[in-house]
Parts: sequence; structure tokens; C-alpha cells
Amino acid sequence: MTALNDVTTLEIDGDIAVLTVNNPPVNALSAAVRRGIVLGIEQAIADAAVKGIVLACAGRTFIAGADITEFGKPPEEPWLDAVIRIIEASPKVVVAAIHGTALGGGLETALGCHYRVAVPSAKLGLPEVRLGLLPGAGGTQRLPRVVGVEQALVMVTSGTPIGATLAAEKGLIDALAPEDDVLAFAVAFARKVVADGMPLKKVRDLRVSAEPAVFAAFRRANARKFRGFDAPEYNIRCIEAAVSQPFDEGLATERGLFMQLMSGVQSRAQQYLFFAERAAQKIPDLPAGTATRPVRKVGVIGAGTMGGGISMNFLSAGLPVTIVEANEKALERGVGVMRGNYENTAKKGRLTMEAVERNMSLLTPSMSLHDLADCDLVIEAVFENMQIKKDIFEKLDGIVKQGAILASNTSYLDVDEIAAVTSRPQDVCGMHFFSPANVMRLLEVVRGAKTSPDVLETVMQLARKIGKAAVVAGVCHGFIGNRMLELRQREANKLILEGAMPWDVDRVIYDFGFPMGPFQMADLAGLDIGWSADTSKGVTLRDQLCERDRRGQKTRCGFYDYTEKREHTPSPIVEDLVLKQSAAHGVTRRQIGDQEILERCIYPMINEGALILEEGKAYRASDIDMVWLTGYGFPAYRGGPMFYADTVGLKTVLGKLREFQAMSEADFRPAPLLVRLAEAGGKFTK
Ligand code: 3H9
Repeated sequence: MTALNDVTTLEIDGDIAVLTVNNPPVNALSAAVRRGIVLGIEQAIADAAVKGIVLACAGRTFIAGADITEFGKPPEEPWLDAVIRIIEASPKVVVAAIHGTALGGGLETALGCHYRVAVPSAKLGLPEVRLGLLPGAGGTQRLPRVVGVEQALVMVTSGTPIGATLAAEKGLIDALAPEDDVLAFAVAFARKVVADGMPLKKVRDLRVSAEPAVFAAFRRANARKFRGFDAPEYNIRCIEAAVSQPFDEGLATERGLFMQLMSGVQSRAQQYLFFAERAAQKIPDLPAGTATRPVRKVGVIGAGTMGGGISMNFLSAGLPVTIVEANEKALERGVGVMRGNYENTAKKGRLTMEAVERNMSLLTPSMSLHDLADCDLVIEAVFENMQIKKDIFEKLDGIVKQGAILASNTSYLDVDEIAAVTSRPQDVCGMHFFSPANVMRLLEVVRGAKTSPDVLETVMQLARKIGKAAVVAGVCHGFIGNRMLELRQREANKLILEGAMPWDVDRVIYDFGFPMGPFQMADLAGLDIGWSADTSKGVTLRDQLCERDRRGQKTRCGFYDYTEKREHTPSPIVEDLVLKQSAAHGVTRRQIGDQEILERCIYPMINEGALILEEGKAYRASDIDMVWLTGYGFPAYRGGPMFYADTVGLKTVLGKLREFQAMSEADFRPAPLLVRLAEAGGKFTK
């Protein structure tokens, strides 16, 4: 075996040369890997004894793409598309041996090979769109030539990889290899190509066609999903070019559009989020290799919407759950809702009925906390009331086995105060799920003052297992997300008192990229959460709406009127109530521009984020951004509130906060961290 450089080797196996990439952890295509591949191909071509070449990878995966850490740095030759052209032009057959994931530049490289073989568990995809990019090394030109326009459109705009079996059906791979020995299979495959005189298939030579209507229909069908993002549209244009232009021209179109995306703020934001997601899993003061506790059985207290949704996460991951509810009817209803949710997913074809039954068979409904005695993790998800929660934790302390993790799903309350009623505060933490808990990715893991490192590490790993994006938050009112949301809500309410209408605020927030504005969100959640007819004073707008039975979507009216299909229209009744509110407060309404609405809603949140950082309630600005991305629908192409603040410029944010502060009371007092950074020309994010 010859080392071509630090990350590539060439081994001659009789008449076949095996060119291996070994660049842990994911064999990303760094400059050294690109150089090594070119060297290896050249040496194999030059060696008269070699008849064919296999391109393989060491470690857990085939090439997972370009090296994202090189983005933004001066590009180093050879460029990836040149490497792929060299592979494709090789006079000796090149076979890609794929295991793990062939992603992005990795799949593009494989598409430059004459044949591709893969193990059944392999996944192949072009995820560049998720980084705000498009496959820039011929992927958009080669993929549709192999799998057809429609499949290619789905793959490049979703970024979701496909499994090897489907890839084989679509012609993306030529053969399925045995799971445990892709290399030997690929070598034998290359030998067969040589022996049988099979052609050196060049994807670039294939033809692809599609009617323009296909693209129009695809754009229409996905308009909502792609709203605000540049990359999906650019990817579609590249696939159009693959149909309408000769291969080399199509490549040039792809390169031009790639460069445009690469220099834009959206791709910077999305690449930042890629690393933010991984950074959030790292807890600064936790020693590497911190032990974890085994979690084999979970208990959930409360079978309402939250408790049910939380339980489903674990059932879906194959973990048995005992769900406890005080009231028999509520328990029955809760279990029924969970089954109904699973069955709906099955109806949509995203789950088999066997899986529904398997998941439900892991559920044990119970009316007694004593049934939680042998659980490794118990999550309390009852009404948001400190006394009730304390009572439950006191009982749990006497029931649940030692060493179990006791978690509260509280959204606001002091986890330390809850932990203090137990004899084992080191085993207590917060696990704040977001509704619907079986769908939303965010999990705020609240670290109490006494939460032990192994509890924290266990919960972080468990979160990953159930597909959550976990972010650690310190104990404070509302933790990271709700604490910041409160500020937006406050401003939204003030804005409609001063002159805007709820739909003005919602439109601005929606156009910014959120799935909906604060008043639509309130209608969706229900305006009567925490409201009661007995205690209502009829003073606030919410009181007045609820008193008129305008409780939100569920009553088909709230801030808006709703049709049966949940289409919303502004309500004249609400308009009237809003005007009366202003009058009652002695406020002379004024015209409020969209820009002011946006800044008033977003900048105070950023300011709160700065306070959270300074108080150490979040470890890093990017953790705050992950919370907003995965829990509140902050548009990914803006990177999250803290990243967005950096793109706006902290001086601008600070200046506006001071301006608003001068207009009203001390509501906008800038956080010292924001002042310091703005004055020093600094940023929140790296
Ligand atoms: C591209 O290819 C552009 C082209 O069209 C060409 C243009 C000319 N680069 O996720 P994990 C790191 S764009 C650098 O925890 P897993 C990651 O940060 C690229 N580093 O593992 C982490 O580091 P750390 C298209 C990368 O097993 C470590 O590897 N490709 C890259 O859960 C482990 O990662 C993609 O977008 C990279 N490309 O998942 C694929 N990838 O340990 C992106 C990972 O310090 N990657 N790292 O935190 C993935 O989707 C997942 O990493 C993968 C493994 C599924 C491969």
C-alpha cells in the first residue's frame, strides 16, 4: 500500500488499484483529499498492470461532502469539479464503493465514476440545499441524467438522502454489495467490467428531458415550503439547465449560481446553523467521556397533550413508557389521542400499521405513581403550578428507585425549587418539550444548580436518540425560548395599542420568515389558556375576546375569523375592540411602519438573548439560535436572532433600542453585553 498523502492511499490488488480516502470523521473532501484522489487516479492510469480502479473510503462512511470548514477561505486547487472530470475521463474503469453516506460532493464524486456499488444500508443524497447551497461540482447536471428530472428535483430541493435500495431502482447505483464487504465486491465488479468489456459509462453523455410544465408544477407545489429561501429556486434552475443546455454549459450555469449562493448571507446563516446544531451537544464543563445512566424504561406523569406527545417520542424510539394520570377518563382520552396520532401518520403512509401496534404495545397506562418505581427516567408533565409540581416530586422521591432521573417539563418554573423538595436534587433536571411534543424538534434541557454531570449527559444523549435538538438552558423564568418570546409578545401588544392592527404585526413577522405571527400563534394555541370566565375582569383585549367566546381557532374566531378550512380573515369586531382599547388607555393612535414593527418585535428579543448569555443561562449565542430555529420557526436563512443581529450590525440594534427607550419607559434598556460588543465592533457569533 502506498500513502499518496496523509489522507489517501493506493493499493494494487492484482489488476485493480484501490484508491482509499481516509479523512476522519466523515471523509470530507479537503484540499488534501482532492489532491490525493488526482494523484491516485494518475498513478493507476500510468501503471500498465492496472486495468481498473476502485474508489473507496476507510472508516464509517463514504465521502460525506465538501469540507464545510473550508468554505469562506480562499479556494485551493484542484477544484472538485476538475477532480471529477479527471475520474470521468479515466481510460480505465473507476468503480465507487459506497458505505455509510455518499453526500454532496461525495455523491458528485461517485457520479463521476463509471459505476457505483453500495451496501444496502448506504444513503445517497445532495444535502447542499440545507447549507443554503447547490451541488457545485456537477451534481445538478449529472443527477437528473441518471434518476430523471422529477426525482432529482425532490432530492436537490429537500436535501434528503435516499436509501441504497431505492437508489438501485433509480439507477443511481449499479449493484447492491453485501453489507460487510463492499470493497471486495467493488473489486470483483471492476474485474467483471474489464473481463466482459463493459463500457465506461459517463453520466455526462446521457440525455435528459422534461417539459417546462414539470418545473412549473414543482415550484407551485412547493412554494410554501421554499418561501424565503434562495437555494431551492437556484437548485431548480440548475436542473432546468441540465435539460435545456449541453452538459458543459449546464456546468457553467451551475457554477455561476453556486458562486452567487456561496457569497450570500443565507448560505452563511445555514452553514452556521449546521455547526450550531453540533456545538449545542457539547457542554463546556463536562469532562469528555462523562458516564451516562442506562435508560430502559420511562415514566410520564400527565396524559394531556404534552404528556402524550412526550410519551410518543420514547415509544417511537422503542422505549417502554408508563403513563400516569389521576383521572381515568383523562387517561383513556390521552391514550386514545396517542393512538389516533399514530394512525393518522400511518394513513399518510409515513408509518406502517405494525409499527403503530408495536409502539402502542410499549405503553402502560396507569393511575398510580407507584407504577413508576422501576423507571430510569420520569418526566412530569402536569399543570404549570409550582405547588402541584412540588407535591409530585416529593411523592416521586419516596417511590422511584435511587439513581433514576427525575425531570420536569415545566416551561417557566424554577427547577431548583422543584429539586429542593427531593432528597436527590442531583438527579433532577428540566426537560422542556415544545408542543406538539412528538413533532417539534427542540428540547430545552434545564440544568439545575445541583444537576449532576451524568444526568445531563444522559439526557443529552437520550434527546439525540429520540430525534430532538437538545439545548442546555440555565434556570431562569422561561429559560431561553419563552423568556425571549415574552419580549416579542409584549411589543406586539404595545404595537396594537399604539396604532397597528394584529394583522399588520402578523404580516411583518410572517414576511420576515416565521411560519406565523404572534396573534395567529395565540389563536392557534387558544386564547383561553390560563383564562377563566369567573375571574375575567373584561379589561384586556384577551379578556374581551374570550368573553365573546372568541377563543381562537377552536371556536373559529379569535383575533381573526376562521373558515372551516382554517383560512383566516381580519375581524371587524377585533378592529373595533383594538380601537376602543387605545381610547380606554388614552392613547392617540399613529401610523406604524413595517420596519418599526419588525425592529420592535425582534430587537428586544435579541437584547434579552444578550442578557441570557451574560448571565450564563445559555452557553453560546448559537445555542440561543438553535432554540429559535427548532422551537419557534425562526427562518433558517436568517440564522437565528443572535446571528441575525450580527448581520444587521450590533451598533444598529443598540441604536434602535436606545431610540425606542427614549420613546417609552425603560423597557428597552440595552444589555451590558450588547453595549460592550457594539462599542468594540464585536459580534455575538463566531
Ligand atoms: C458540498 O458537498 C458542496 C459540493 O457540492 C461541492 C462544491 C464545490 N465538512 O454530523 P456528525 C463534522 S457541501 C466538514 O456529528 P453523524 C461535524 O461538524 C457538503 N466537517 O456525525 C462533526 O464535527 P465535530 C454536503 C464535517 O455521524 C463531525 O464531522 N454534505 C462535514 O451524526 C461528525 O459529524 C453535507 O452537508 C463536512 N462536510 O453524521 C453533509 N460533515 O465532531 C454534512 C460532518 O467536531 N454532514 N462534519 O462536531 C452530515 O450530514 C453528517 O455529518 C453525516 C454524519 C450524516 C455525514
